Amino acid sequence: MTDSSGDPHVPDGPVGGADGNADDTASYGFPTPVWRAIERHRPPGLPGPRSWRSPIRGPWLTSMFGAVLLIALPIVFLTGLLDYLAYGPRLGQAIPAHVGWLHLPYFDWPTRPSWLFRLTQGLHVGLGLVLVPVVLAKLWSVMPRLFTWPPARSGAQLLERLSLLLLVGGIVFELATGVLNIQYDYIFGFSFYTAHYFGAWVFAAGFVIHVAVKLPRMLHSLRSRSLRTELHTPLAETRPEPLDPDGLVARDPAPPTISRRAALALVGAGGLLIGALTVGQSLDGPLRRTAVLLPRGRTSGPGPNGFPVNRTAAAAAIAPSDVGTGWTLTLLGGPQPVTVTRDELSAMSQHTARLPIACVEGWSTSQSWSGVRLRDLAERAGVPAPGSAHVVSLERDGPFGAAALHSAQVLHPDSLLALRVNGVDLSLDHGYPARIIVPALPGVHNTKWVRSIEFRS
Ligand SMILES: Nc1nc2c(c(=O)[nH]1)N[C@H]1C(S)=C(S)[C@@H](COP(=O)(O)O)O[C@H]1N2
Ligand SMILES: [Mo]
Repeated sequence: MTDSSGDPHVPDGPVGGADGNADDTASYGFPTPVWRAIERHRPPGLPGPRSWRSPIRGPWLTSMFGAVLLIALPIVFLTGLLDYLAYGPRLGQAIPAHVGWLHLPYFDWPTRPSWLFRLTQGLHVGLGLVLVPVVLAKLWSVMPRLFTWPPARSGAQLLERLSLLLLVGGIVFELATGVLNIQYDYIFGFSFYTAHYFGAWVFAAGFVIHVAVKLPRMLHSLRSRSLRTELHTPLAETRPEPLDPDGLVARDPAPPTISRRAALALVGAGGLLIGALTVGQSLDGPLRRTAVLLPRGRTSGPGPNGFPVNRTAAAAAIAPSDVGTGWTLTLLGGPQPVTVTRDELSAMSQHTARLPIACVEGWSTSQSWSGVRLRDLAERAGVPAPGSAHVVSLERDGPFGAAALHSAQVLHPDSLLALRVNGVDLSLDHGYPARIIVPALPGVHNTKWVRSIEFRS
């Protein structure tokens, strides 16, 4: 440890005792001597206030990162909640299914515009990734605060510190699980969706408290320096901010090795780089190859079926005999089951629609699908006004073997049981003999290798 925490005359945190924060001297909860005792028992090896020497650390820089996160993180949070709703919790297929008092005002996910889920999910994953450098920079900028001793001087301060635990723990957990889920298939010993959902609420609780406590100081700090001036200040003229009550500014600053503008540029460039290596996941054509950070959305072979496959027929254990000439579709829910062959489906009225597949892992693609309207199939089944449809795949086990659609999703004129894509038969990997394709539906519910559809009134 390179520090000088041995200096007993320098308390951590507020300088000059002029914190301006009445809570610091009050003693909610424990009596004052308890706080004093905690203060005296500093853990050995804890970095002291003088071991943080970066001359650019300070409330202004922290507030710059904070302002970006204040605007962007709520977008990531809200689009995440929308994605949960898009899964159809009312149909019992959102994960986690039971969320207790975190229950959202459920509504039927719209079918228009067809790119809605593509947008919300793309924003959620894309923006979440782009913000990683900003979150890291923000954590770096407040590092001295994480090591202050005593950790709190009052009950109110203690609560504030605990809210930081929710905030920092929450955001790190959400980013880590999100990134891992994109990169790997279900490597967790727990349900990614359940953990990510509850983790988001833990984060949100910490975020709201933190913003309520810090917003005035953030606005004040932002006004303390001019961004324009900072952008014109080279390394040689970079000076520390004035000492601050939070103890972010180094008391013993080292000579600058980077200017503030360069630090901002570095973090911004990091975000842009991640963004540039990510957007390709939502683009069709050769630019998809630029999505190097997203191994799953990139695979794109030649030909009309050359767009990403999330799960191959082999991985889903679809045997060629399952999908040969013996394949039939069973329509349930009417007076009696109706069985149709693929030739009979092809003989029905065909409809073509250009619709996206947007995977929850963030990638998306838009293709031209042709097949039979789901509402025509409902009529054929003898359920002309279905309340919902329950689709089952030939894929027997696995979480994607079945999906439910609400009535607007069944009745939309572009909702299809697709037989063809881009003018040719579906490839086996894309769901031959037939697959579901519905506007604005999360990719995962566009069931491939459909075996039966039950229409319920
Ligand atoms: N039966 C079945 N249908 C499925 C899947 C699956 O694993 N099994 N994957 C789903 C997921 S997660 C997505 S994103 C889309 C992807 O469709 P694609 O592989 O044709 O691009 O199919 C969906 N349909
Ligand atoms: Mo997916």
